[in-house]
Amino acid sequence: MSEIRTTCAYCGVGCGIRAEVTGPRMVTIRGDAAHPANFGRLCSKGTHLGETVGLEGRLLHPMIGEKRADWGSALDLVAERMRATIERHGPDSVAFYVSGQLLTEDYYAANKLLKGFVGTANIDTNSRLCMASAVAAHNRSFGEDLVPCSYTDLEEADLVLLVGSNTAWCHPVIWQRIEAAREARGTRIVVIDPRRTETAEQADLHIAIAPDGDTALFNALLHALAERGLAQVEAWDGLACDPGIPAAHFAALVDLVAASPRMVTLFSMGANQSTGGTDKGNAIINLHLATGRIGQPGAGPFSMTGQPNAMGGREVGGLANTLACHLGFSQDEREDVAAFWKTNRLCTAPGLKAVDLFRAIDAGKVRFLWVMATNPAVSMPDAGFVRAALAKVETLIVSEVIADTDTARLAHIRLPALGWGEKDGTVTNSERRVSRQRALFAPPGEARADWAIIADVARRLGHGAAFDWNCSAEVFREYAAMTALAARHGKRLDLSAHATLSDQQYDALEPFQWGSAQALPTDAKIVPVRPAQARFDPAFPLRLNTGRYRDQWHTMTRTGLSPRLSQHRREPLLEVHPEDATVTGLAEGALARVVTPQGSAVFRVALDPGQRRGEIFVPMHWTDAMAGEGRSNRLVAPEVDPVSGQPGFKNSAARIEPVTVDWRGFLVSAQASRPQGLAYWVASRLTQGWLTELAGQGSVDVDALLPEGERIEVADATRGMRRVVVLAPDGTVAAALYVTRRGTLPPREWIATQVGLGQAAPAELLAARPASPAPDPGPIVCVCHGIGARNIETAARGGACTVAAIGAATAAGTNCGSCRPAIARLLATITPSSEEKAA
Ligand SMILES: Nc1nc2c(c(=O)[nH]1)N[C@H]1C(S)=C(S)[C@@H](COP(=O)(O)OP(=O)(O)OC[C@H]3O[C@@H](n4cnc5c(=O)[nH]c(N)nc54)[C@H](O)[C@@H]3O)O[C@H]1N2
Ligand SMILES: Nc1nc2c(c(=O)[nH]1)N[C@H]1C(S)=C(S)[C@@H](COP(=O)(O)OP(=O)(O)OC[C@H]3O[C@@H](n4cnc5c(=O)[nH]c(N)nc54)[C@H](O)[C@@H]3O)O[C@H]1N2
Ligand code: SF4
Ligand SMILES: [Mo]
Repeated sequence: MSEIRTTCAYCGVGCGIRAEVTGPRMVTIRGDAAHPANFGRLCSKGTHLGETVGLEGRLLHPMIGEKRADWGSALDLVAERMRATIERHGPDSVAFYVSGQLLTEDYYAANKLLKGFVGTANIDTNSRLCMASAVAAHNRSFGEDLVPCSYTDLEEADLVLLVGSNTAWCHPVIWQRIEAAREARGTRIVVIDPRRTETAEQADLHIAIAPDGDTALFNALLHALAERGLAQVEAWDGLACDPGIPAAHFAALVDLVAASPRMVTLFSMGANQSTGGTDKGNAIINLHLATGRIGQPGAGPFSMTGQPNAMGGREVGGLANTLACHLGFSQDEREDVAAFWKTNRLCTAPGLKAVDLFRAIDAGKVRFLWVMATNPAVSMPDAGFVRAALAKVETLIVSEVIADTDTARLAHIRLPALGWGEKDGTVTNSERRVSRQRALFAPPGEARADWAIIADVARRLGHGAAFDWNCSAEVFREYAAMTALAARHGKRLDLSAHATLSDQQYDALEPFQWGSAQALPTDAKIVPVRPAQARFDPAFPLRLNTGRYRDQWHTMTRTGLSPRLSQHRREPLLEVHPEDATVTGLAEGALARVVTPQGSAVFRVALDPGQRRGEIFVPMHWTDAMAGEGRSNRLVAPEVDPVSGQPGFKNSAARIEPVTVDWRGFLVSAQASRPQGLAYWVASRLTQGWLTELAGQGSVDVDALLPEGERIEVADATRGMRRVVVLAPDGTVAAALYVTRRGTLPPREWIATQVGLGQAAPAELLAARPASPAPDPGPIVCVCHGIGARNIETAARGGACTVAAIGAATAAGTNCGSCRPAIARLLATITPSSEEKAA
């Protein structure tokens, strides 16, 4: 079997992969040693991509309502609804909401149809929730959305500042490159994050900044450097401000920065997802401009993209406030674009940004919405409001790979799209490197490429000539040719050299970067910005922060299907400082409700001294498909940055309260279960079947929870314990339920391996352990090798006191390396740290 070179499905690092198809919907994944993003490395998500390419849950046929339809009728209906809406209510009553998980070719087609031929700029992307503030900051400083850095800068820097970035979890291969550079040349690492993340734990200095304190900190830093004669800047009101952090930390930071002209500031969601996100971006860029730390190797402000093609979407014009190819809405730019597309219907003004778009839907102004490759019912702030808007829009089209997402459930028409491993085209990563994604499998069912679906609708609307592509190479060539317009307007974006690739050359295209490695804009300028004002509402005294887990991707439609990835965190945790928990009467493992003016959600409590007092953190990932009330965006306020329109996902006013339950339990079952009416449930994937954590009030409705079959059960009324095993007709275990009113529940690990297998005797299952138990590995730390915390503790007691020694003794951390920070954290709790020894 030959290897196919492609690009990872997930984050904006854009790692190259060598994929070997080993059977129907089966693939072996390796890092591509020749790809300049990763040189062979892959993190846990990339490594386990093979577990997510099965057809479980896939949308394989067009659906009109709950009825299967053929492509012809589905697309006729899409076009007919679109045309009728435009005729009755004008072009602005139509909108697309798209995604950084589309390929550049898909994105280009969607943008061209809406902006060029429908004549509205109401196409926005989930990058609004992600990158919009960085884009706005680039535009204000550089006059173009230009990232002036490359990954090699991280290796040539003496100091790397990570601002609002949990790099070890969210851009793990970048983190590994930084770590390797530290090993090789002693790079210093500073993490600026309110939480003590695994990234922060590995840093030389962790600055536990107050939420949204970044602009004050960077202004103060710039001022301090200017005072030392290291920065050229004309002072403005608000530059010399209180840094907002302990004086000793500030002094240490100033010294480090002063001593390190080769410095990269890498920033992501802690900077962008803020009502002052654009100012944060500019505060960071200002520091680099005023100190000359930009446009040369090892220096620059580096905004990391989140999704695999967030950058490509920015280039083609996926955001409602750009036209295409980095061009804006001036007369000149519009004329050039209209001429290139040969259209007389080009839109004339920017369209609605995501949060405003859903408000316009609610207000009945937008009546036709087409959602592609994103799950806004989960990922938008104030998602309760967004759901209500989606439920009432006249026409909702959803292009998806998964049949049943929280958004797809609300759609009138669902269109099956090709997913990773089937689609074919290009993506641009954080360092402006364009790479090919290549198909590994034949299209499943009737799934089709997103660009081809869009082109078919365009044809039905009478724009066939402009969408007359036969393959993705044709779309790419057209887009590449169009970027010459950007160059004509003084922009750096220019792919026009690739406009003449043959189909074969496109197929064989090697990763290439546009713009020079440290593309410094000639007319960059400092943008004076002022610190944000903190607000306080006594009814909601806590600050709610949200973000990501290492092994889950967004709304879990794909990573949630991977048994290995599910092991890292099976439930959404409410991380809270122990003292805040005590005040509220919450203990480790209890359930708590987080309440904000927007709504409420329920999480498992995890006490964490790495959380600042008064601040709590929950993950963004869980949906109604995976949990009862675990959606963080029921909580998040829809307040946006005034410049970029990006929501402030990281700082909502909130309070917490205990959730009292009468019983707790868990269910392992071959089939997924979505129980009704419980105080709490969360499902996660096992190798065979599902593990569902449960809690409720009153009595346990065993019949509602369990499948049909022969039941064997034990109960202990004094302890309120009940255990039920259900056997399938073939004798295998169909389900096992463990409930307690007062006691503790047995460990899940062994029980979780018994569904569907039939080796375990029911008596063993009722006892919750095998007759001859193997040593319990404890919670799994290394998902690649299945090594648990107990295994690591044993190795540590046996003398393995470094991450490398643990690797040698147990193999933990030796494959993808994503768990190495977690191993370091465990080691720190077992062996005394050097600080403690010194003290
Ligand atoms: N495992 C995993 N990796 C991913 C993704 C995923 O879903 N899962 N998604 C991808 C995408 S689309 C994105 S956008 C990236 C996001 O990558 P990151 O930005 O690294 O991820 P987040 O966890 O959203 O937020 C980062 C940190 O910002 C901190 N923060 C919150 N408020 C502030 C503040 O006011 N100031 C500062 N300085 N920090 C603050 C949070 O505590 C958090 O630790 O990850 C990409 N990679
Ligand atoms: N509370 C909170 N909310 C957040 C954030 C946060 O930090 N905190 N971060 C925000 C950020 S940065 C982001 S990027 C968003 C992400 O939020 P979403 O974009 O909503 O998240 P995903 O789960 O990645 O949704 C992508 C969907 O596209 C489908 N899909 C995958 N590939 C394809 C394809 O090729 N074609 C089609 N048609 N469909 C496909 C997947 O099955 C999935 O349902 O969430 C935002 N929301
Ligand atoms: S860092 Fe991980 S998730 Fe991101 S592209 Fe590389 S392998 Fe994929
Ligand atoms: Mo993102």
